[in-house]
Amino acid sequence: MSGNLADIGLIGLAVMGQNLILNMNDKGFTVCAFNRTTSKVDHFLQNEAKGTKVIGAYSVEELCAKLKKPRRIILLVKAGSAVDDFIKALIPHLEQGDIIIDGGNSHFPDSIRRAKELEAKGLLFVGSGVSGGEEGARYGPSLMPGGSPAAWPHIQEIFQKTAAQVNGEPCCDWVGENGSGHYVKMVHNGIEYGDMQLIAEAYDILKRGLGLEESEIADIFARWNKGVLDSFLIEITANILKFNDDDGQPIVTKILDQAGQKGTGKWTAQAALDAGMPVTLIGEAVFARCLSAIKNERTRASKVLAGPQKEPFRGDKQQFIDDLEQALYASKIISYTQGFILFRQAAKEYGWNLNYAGIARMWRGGCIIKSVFLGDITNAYTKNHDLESLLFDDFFLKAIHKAQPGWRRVCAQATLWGVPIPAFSSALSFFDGYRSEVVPANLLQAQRDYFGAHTFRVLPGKENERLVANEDIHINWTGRGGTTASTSYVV
Ligand SMILES: *[C@@H]1O[C@H](CO)[C@@H](O)[C@H](O)[C@H]1NC(C)=O
Ligand SMILES: *[C@@H]1O[C@H](CO)[C@@H](O)[C@H](O)[C@H]1NC(C)=O
Ligand SMILES: CC(=O)N[C@H]1CO[C@H](CO)[C@@H](O)[C@@H]1O
Repeated sequence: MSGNLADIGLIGLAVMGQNLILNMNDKGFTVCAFNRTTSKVDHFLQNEAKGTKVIGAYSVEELCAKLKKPRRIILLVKAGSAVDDFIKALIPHLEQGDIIIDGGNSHFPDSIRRAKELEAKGLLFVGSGVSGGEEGARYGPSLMPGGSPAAWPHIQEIFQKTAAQVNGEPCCDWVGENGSGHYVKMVHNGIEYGDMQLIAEAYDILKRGLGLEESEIADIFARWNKGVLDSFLIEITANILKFNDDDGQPIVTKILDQAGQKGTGKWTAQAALDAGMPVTLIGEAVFARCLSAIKNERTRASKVLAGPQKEPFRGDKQQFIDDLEQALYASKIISYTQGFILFRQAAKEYGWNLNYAGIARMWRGGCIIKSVFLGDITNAYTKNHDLESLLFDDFFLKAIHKAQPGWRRVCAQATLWGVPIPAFSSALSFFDGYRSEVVPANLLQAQRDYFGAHTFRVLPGKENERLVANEDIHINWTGRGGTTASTSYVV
């Protein structure tokens, strides 16, 4: 019997699940498939999985009986209560050291909780980001597993062979403890929102600003795809812009300009607010979708709110297009810088040992944000795991300095044209704030103290001798109004 035991079990036979099973089968692993609707199991074995080594199970108990130990079971079911229900159903049939892997789109706090609950029972939990959609699942996804560290040696081979490969390296590595795999997947999706928004703004600038046609813009994106912006999203954008309807019009011009969202970008923005970290570009990308959604209101506003007088562009068009490429590159550097700043804070807050170089390596292939650029991020964190910020890495420092003049010209020109650039401009503002030793928060502190006696501290230094550094100070700003109490030193 033991010869027939499967290497891994998978629950949930929607297309993602089926494709992941077939992928693992191709890589030489025996998979046992289960779906609550057991007719799905028969259908799968008799159709898509026909002629493979895949075996089936018709109950959770049978599934567990058919697995090598420690048992490895992937759940690919709807995020939420379905995951908890299956975990509960599995537990009585599992033994110490068995591993439950949630490959769904779970929110990371759930994964933190599940890891704790299962570890308390002597079981191991892995929450794994799986990216790349149905195609990725079938031929090589980006896999981002995190959870009980003891699980990794038992799933490493299957995961790394099943994942996409770039230059012989798997797009899968161990992320960190408990909820970190799903956290990294969440931020991946947020970054995807940001990358997409930047590309959309570049398109808008070329179309409404420079007045180019879709076919010309497609050529520009195709050219960019051979340089520093080389990535899946730039590539598909060129293809999309070239795609014409039967009447010869670009199909993209016929698509309703209202973007949907499933919420993972929003989760990233919320996580950033919770962590108090300035992940501005992803936030703007989420809000840009919100603005797109209020189409009726925008339509009304477009009739009454005037913009600047449209002036024809008098500069060098090719220079401007090159500037735009640099603006996109610089903004992207900022977006990833912000994403990794968020990781550092999350690592502190949740106690994770995050594998920063590994995270960038996992995103290099198999997923929507895959790009050559991620190889440079991998290099930066391989050289220095403790890098405070990508902008302190020599490669990115040079790159952003080189991009800066063009980036500023693009933001200035788009602003004069009245073409909205929430992502480009928030990236530039972040850069200018980040490189400022002094920001005007001194005035904010004064205002807070004036109206609310919130107190402030002073800069260290001679000129402040009369005021004491490291002490909370309150000033009687008005010389009026009695007794606004403050427990601190009153000047
Ligand atoms: C998550 O993992 C980290 C690192 O092991 C640990 O410090 C933290 O307590 C864990 N969280 C929970 C809720 O168990
Ligand atoms: C602020 O100054 C005025 C005028 O000197 C004084 O009457 C008042 O008590 C002061 N308030 C506080 C909170 O010190
Ligand atoms: C829980 C479970 O296994 N459900 C899946 C069974 O298969 C269908 C698709 O065929 C999925 O939609 C279910 O999620």
